[in-house]
Formats: sequence, C-alpha cells, structure tokens
Amino acid sequence: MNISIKEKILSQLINAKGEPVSGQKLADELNISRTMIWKHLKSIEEDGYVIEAIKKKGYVLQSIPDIVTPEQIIPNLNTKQLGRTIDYYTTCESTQIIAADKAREGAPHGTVVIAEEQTDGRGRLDRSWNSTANKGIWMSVIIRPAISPQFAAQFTLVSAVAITQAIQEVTNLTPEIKWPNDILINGKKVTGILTELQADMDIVHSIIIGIGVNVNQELSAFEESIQKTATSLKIENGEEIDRSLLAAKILYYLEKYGDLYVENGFKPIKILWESHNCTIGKRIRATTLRETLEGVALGITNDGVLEIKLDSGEIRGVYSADIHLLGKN
Ligand code: BT5
Repeated sequence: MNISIKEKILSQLINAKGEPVSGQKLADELNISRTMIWKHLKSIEEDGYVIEAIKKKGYVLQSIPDIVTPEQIIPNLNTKQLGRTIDYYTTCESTQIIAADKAREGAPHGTVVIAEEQTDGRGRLDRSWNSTANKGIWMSVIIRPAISPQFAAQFTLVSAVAITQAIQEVTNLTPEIKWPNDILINGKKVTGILTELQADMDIVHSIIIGIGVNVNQELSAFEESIQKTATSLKIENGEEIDRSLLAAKILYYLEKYGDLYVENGFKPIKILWESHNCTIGKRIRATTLRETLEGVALGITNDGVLEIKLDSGEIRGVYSADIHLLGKN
C-alpha cells in the first residue's frame, strides 16, 4: 500500500478524534522537518479541512469537508485490497468507462475509481444514471476473482448484499434488494449496480462493479422522470450521511462477501441475499430483451437465476431482466 506523507498526517489527525496531535511527534514519526509538516498541513487545509494550531499541544482537526477523496476514505477503510488504490475525480463522464480502461491497462484487484459528479453516468443497456455533484457515491470497483465468466453475473448479487449491509450499518435504515441490481428503501430505488465483465471464453480478467448510491440528495435533485421512483438515504432518514464512511463500509463488505463467494461458492451469499430481498414470493412482471413474463417469483437458483412461476404453471428461469413488482402473490 502506497500512502503519501500527507495522507499519513491526515490519517493521524482524523484518528485523534478532536485531540491535539503534536507537530514534533509527527515530524519524528515521519522522519521529516517541522517545516515539511507545516507545508503538508497547509495543503490539507487547501482541500477544505479546518485545522486549528493549539500552542504547545499541536494540531486539532476541527472539521472535514464532505468529499470522497482517498484521504477521506482510506482512514475509514478496513480492507486488505479493496480501495487500497483509489482514483478520484471531482467530475468525470462515468467512473465505469475510466475503470474499464484501467482494468485493460492492468490495474490491480481492488482498484476503485470514484467521482463527486458524473456527467454521463450509465445504467444497464446504456440507460442514464443521475449522478448529482457531491451528493452520492459514484464508484467503480475493479476486481479480479479467480472464477470462470459464467459466474460473473453473481457478483451483482454479492454486491447487492454488501451494499445493503453497509447502508444498514451506517444508517439503521432497512434496504431491500430487488433482483437483480436494485436496492430499494420504502419501495424506491436508492442504489443501482452495473456489473461489467472483461473475459476470455474460460477466464475472467476483471469484473467492474459500478455502484451508484443516492446519499444526500433532496428529491428536487433528481430528474423529474424519476422523482416518483428514486430516493436517497437523506430523504429516508432525514440526516446527512458521511459518504466517505459509507463508501469505506461498502468496500469492506464487498471484500468480505466477495472472498466468501470465491472460497465457498454462492450458497452462503444466497442465504444473505434471500434475507434482504423483496422480490421472492411477489407477483412480478419481468421484461427481458426478448419477452415479458408475468407470474410469481419463486426464488433464485444456486446460480443466481430468478425462477418465475407463470400463470400457466410453467416455471421459467431468467438470467437478466427488469422487474416490476406487482404486489403480493
Ligand atoms: C442501474 O441501471 O441501476 C445501474 C446504475 C449504476 C450506476 C453506477 S454509478 C458508478 C458507475 N458509473 C456509471 O456510469 N454507472 C455506475 P438500471 O437498472 O438500468 O437502472 C437505470 C434506471 O434507473 C434509469 O433508466 C432511471 O429510470 C433510473 N435512475 C437513473 N438514475 C437514478 C438514480 N440516481 N436513482 C434512482 N434511479 C435512477
């Protein structure tokens, strides 16, 4: 892991939780002069942090900016590999496009591309994804699991479980997963996941997991066309959420469940997924690229395929679809 001196200083200030950090101690520990420490502190202040110098005691971090820079995320991070390299943008077209290029260029497992704003955020099938500046988590995670391509789609379900768990822990809200890639709160979409694959016939080179979480938006921030179907964590619980903390938690659970999946297969993930889902047992309409099916969602198979019992009694498995919940069975 390559952490810059500036990141180390910031990390110490954050970890001190409001207590002063001695300039001399920092200089000794990092083996640099007090003047260099002072220069790094100025640079940290330029990023929006407010630091107070208390005579004879040291530096106290008074406030942190609401940004999702590596300096903000990494101190909250409890992972081995995920998020250890973070490529940060104040604005970009789509983190997914940048991550795809980086993956092709050989970026290591766990590399994250994150932006404050996307001007051309993408959903599945080239749909667009509203990505208001400074209000959400718009990130793409490059992973390189040793699995064959046919199993890659299951990482959408692994990711859904991880994000649900992270949201639950940071907010106390209870999100639900709508198969395959939506996370809902009170029936409205708070998160979308876009899983893309770079592979040969029999080997996965990388999976790029695009994660969009609506965090601190007001309803008016969404385009009118989705104001009835979208929501944010702030709308649901009335509080601003620390986006860096949530991003770090998502990466933590993504690593934990990703590893669990690679080591033990889909079974343990399936159990977690089922406990958070709001699709099974419901009457649904599934629109695939080829057809529209209506019936009752019976469950997901050990491959993550959704099984639907049609009114004719026939049971059909769908690999990918848009699901409309029609209500109780
Ligand atoms: C998704 O597609 O839900 C996947 C979204 C993935 C977004 C992330 S952000 C980081 C990374 N970089 C990217 O460029 N993308 C990924 P899908 O299931 O196709 O849903 C798209 C539909 O959701 C749209 O057609 C709208 O109806 C709706 N929608 C768009 N923006 C939304 C938002 N912010 N919140 C809720 N719904 C939204």
